[in-house]
Amino acid sequence: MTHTLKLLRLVLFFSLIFPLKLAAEDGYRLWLRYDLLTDQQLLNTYRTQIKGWQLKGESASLQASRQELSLGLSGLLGKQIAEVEIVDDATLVAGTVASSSVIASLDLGEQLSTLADEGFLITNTRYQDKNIIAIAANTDIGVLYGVFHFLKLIQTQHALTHLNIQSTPQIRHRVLNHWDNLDRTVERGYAGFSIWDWHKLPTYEDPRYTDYARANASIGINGTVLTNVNANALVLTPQYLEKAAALANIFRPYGIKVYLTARFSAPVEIGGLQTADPLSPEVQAWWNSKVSEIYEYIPDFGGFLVKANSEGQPGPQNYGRTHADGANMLAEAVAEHEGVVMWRAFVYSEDEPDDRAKQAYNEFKPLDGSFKDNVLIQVKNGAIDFQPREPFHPLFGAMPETPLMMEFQITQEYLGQGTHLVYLAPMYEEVLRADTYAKGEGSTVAKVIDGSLHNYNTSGIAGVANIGTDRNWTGHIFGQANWYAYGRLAWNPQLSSEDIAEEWIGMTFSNNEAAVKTIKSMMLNSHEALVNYMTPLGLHHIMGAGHHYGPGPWVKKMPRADWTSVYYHRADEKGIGFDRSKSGSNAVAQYFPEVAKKYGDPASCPEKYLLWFHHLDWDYQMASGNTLWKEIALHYQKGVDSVRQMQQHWQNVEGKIDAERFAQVKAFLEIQEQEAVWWKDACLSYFQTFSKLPIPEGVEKPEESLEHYQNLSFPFAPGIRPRW
Ligand code: GCW
Repeated sequence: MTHTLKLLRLVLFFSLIFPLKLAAEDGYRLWLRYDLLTDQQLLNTYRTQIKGWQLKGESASLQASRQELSLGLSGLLGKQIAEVEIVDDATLVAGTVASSSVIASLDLGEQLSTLADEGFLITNTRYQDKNIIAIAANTDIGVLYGVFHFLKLIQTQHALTHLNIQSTPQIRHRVLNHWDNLDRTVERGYAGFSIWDWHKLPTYEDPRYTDYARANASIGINGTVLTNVNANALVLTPQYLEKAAALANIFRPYGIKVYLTARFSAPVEIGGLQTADPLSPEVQAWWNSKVSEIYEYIPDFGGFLVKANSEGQPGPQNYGRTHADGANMLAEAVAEHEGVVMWRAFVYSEDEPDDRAKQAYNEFKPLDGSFKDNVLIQVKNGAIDFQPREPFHPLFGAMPETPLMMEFQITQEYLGQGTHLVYLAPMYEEVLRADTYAKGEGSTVAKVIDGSLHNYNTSGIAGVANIGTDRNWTGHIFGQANWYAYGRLAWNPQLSSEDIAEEWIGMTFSNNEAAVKTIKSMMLNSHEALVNYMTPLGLHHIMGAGHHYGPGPWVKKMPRADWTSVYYHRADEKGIGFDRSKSGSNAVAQYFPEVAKKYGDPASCPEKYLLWFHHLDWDYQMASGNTLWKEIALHYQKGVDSVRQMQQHWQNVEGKIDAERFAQVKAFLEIQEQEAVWWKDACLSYFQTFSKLPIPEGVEKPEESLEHYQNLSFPFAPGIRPRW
């Protein structure tokens, strides 16, 4: 027998004996791992509390719920926890009043009435003198959400006594935006290619699509925009609609609607018309008939997402019309099918010399009240572009008559792309909790987007997906946490990033107390760490041009000034920062007076936003007593130090989690450390040419010359095609 053959036999032998130990933990199962609990005592307790389960009903969503419950309970608690016909002590019963006679017989009417369409309740109760656990909802989808929540309780080792959980999503449309192109490249995607395999659809239904739907349903995401906002009209042709319909069929049982991006010039490009003018009757007729066609393929089609007159995309302004004219035309077409139009406010004009941060507000605020009921305006969290840190967008709170959606980026375009461990929930939280003062104190961004502040007729939130064909879905294992956290915050924007992290770690890695504590502290500090080593104290948009990878504060030759770095940091002999106060662009005036006052004065402006709003001298005295120059340098160093600390912490997790995922994260942390040093060195070397001040004590000297950093090139960086 050859050596290899012997080895193979050995591997086979062991894989039969220890199947679980040998199964590679490649991250594919995300947070839905359902491995048998290893804590015997806990396992025994759970086994006395759930001896069997019942989930009746044949709808597709109830079948999906049953499959999940079966998979989850038999996985976590062992195969003996099976579906039962007779409800006995310690039975778990899930359903609606319509699907389950047991649920119908319980006195839940009052509680159910508060749950709306998608909410659920989980409670210990009594049924015919038996102690049971009930998962109840008004709809089959609510049952599915309840099932996922219940499984999470076990995954995170929660007590199953005294349960009295009621949960209803605070936001109506909770969608992912895929920036997936039809050639399967993903704009700003760092996890491989698009998971939509257009070539093999509709006949081949990759099981990954179902797992995608399960993962999303488990966190309450109820919509997905399949295609890039830089849109291709071809997706609206029958060839593609048939494929999109196949996806919609797979997602439907999981409560997920399909949306598409509408290229505004589609009537010309695929419709053969001479114009796409939204006020032209033939254009309107074209869209109406296109929409009817789409609904034939996808009866519950969610609607359109549109990027118009932004970064070269066509739009109503090409015909002298407004954003409202454009959005309303599409809204009219989808209205009778209960579809919506998500119209992006990410606009800045090609020839507008005004501060780019002001332009979306200037353009959209005057249109408040002129959009149809089924239009939502989708606003990025900040006024520039998903920077590592931005103050909240001034449009939030400023359009009381128009539902505003939040657009967060989950993919880490400016946040370390595929290899930096950055937990984004604290950043989302910072924005959601920010006070707009639109209706006095307490008018948080969260209340704007959940619709409660202005009584919007509908509400929405979008996250630009970080999902791709990589086996673990998101490239970086910790990228999964950002997908997870986005969904959780979309369900309830009041949740804390810390609680979300704890849940995710327990489900994804381990419930070992020490491991949870260590991983949690890494996650919670990671965003601040990145801000420190990339763009401390309110600096922004100083990354490399095009691919946006790495530092590029020197970038100054671009087709337009507001794509350069020098436009944003404005470093000169005197100081650094963008003056958006009264003496500068006065962008602060777009905020309500309380906020404007606070941000408008360097003395009261939070230091984290200081150089976003102010141009200050290098020797400006910071609260710490340090000069601005020293403080900037110290922040860069602190960022680097934090990454090194993360590396040490991660080392403590070794052996407490599986070796495969441990190794990936460890290797990525090495990359992150090198890149943090690179950011520090490149930025400080460059800014030093203006400040003419020495690198302060306590800050490691740059390893290379400025020219070295400026001459680096990145043929492998995702987002650009290699040049031959
Ligand atoms: O952040 C910028 C990205 C573009 C993106 C654009 C947008 C889809 O660099 O790649 O295009 O924002 O949000 O429209």
